[in-house]
Amino acid sequence: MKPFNDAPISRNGKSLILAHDHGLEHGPSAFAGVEDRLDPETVFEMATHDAVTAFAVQKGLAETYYPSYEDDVSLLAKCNGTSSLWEGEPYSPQTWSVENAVEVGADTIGYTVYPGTNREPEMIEEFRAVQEQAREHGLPVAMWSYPRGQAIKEHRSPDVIAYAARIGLELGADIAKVKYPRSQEALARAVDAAGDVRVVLSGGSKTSDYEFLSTVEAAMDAGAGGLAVGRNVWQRDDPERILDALEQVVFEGASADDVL
Ligand code: FBP
Repeated sequence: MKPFNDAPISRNGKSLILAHDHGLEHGPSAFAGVEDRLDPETVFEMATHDAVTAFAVQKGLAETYYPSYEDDVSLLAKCNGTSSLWEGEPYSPQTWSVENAVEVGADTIGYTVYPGTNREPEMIEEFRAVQEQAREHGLPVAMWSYPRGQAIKEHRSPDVIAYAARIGLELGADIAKVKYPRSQEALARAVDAAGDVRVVLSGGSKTSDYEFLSTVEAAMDAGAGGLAVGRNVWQRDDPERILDALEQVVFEGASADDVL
């Protein structure tokens, strides 16, 4: 049986994963206007909000800061990643062994796969090893399933996002994190394609409160199991306010209009 049901990554079958691996993926420019957040403790503090069911970080942040938060935060160990400093076919090398992540206190293992990249065969093989190691430790696996690369003409098309979600099921993930395919209907198709894998919405770049919460509302109505969000929370001036609102939309079925 999959370990998912017992994992401390969800509440009432829904997840709100706060992602904070952007220092690696996007670099310090992602902190423009919120430079205080360059101090990881400020974002670890956000992750203690009741709405957050897991906090996704890379090895370095986890090793240094997680010991002070292990009683209050569920750790999602993001075990691969890449900077935006290089060019070429998308690829995300492993940065953290599952064994070490478990020692640090990981409750969930996170891993990106770029379906469609010319390096897909390597990425699938690497995901296989990580997924099996996570299973040995009884941990759930969240796949960042992000189709991209030369072969992908439209990485948010309904077919491509449904395929991304399905790949999560085929490869043994418990959660598939996908980009919003621009319509509720298309996301519902992806949810169907994923079988019992929980499809969570990727947050994306910061938008207005209404646009962001309306998209989350649409995703939840389409059957999504929550979201994994970074910039739309930690880049905001008042992250607590948006987390309060998300708590109602994700876990209590509130609408964007209700909470704004
Ligand atoms: P956001 O909500 O800020 O988009 O974060 C989700 C995430 O998957 C992060 O974990 C990751 O750093 C980032 O998006 C990668 O996005 P991209 O590869 O599109 O730049």
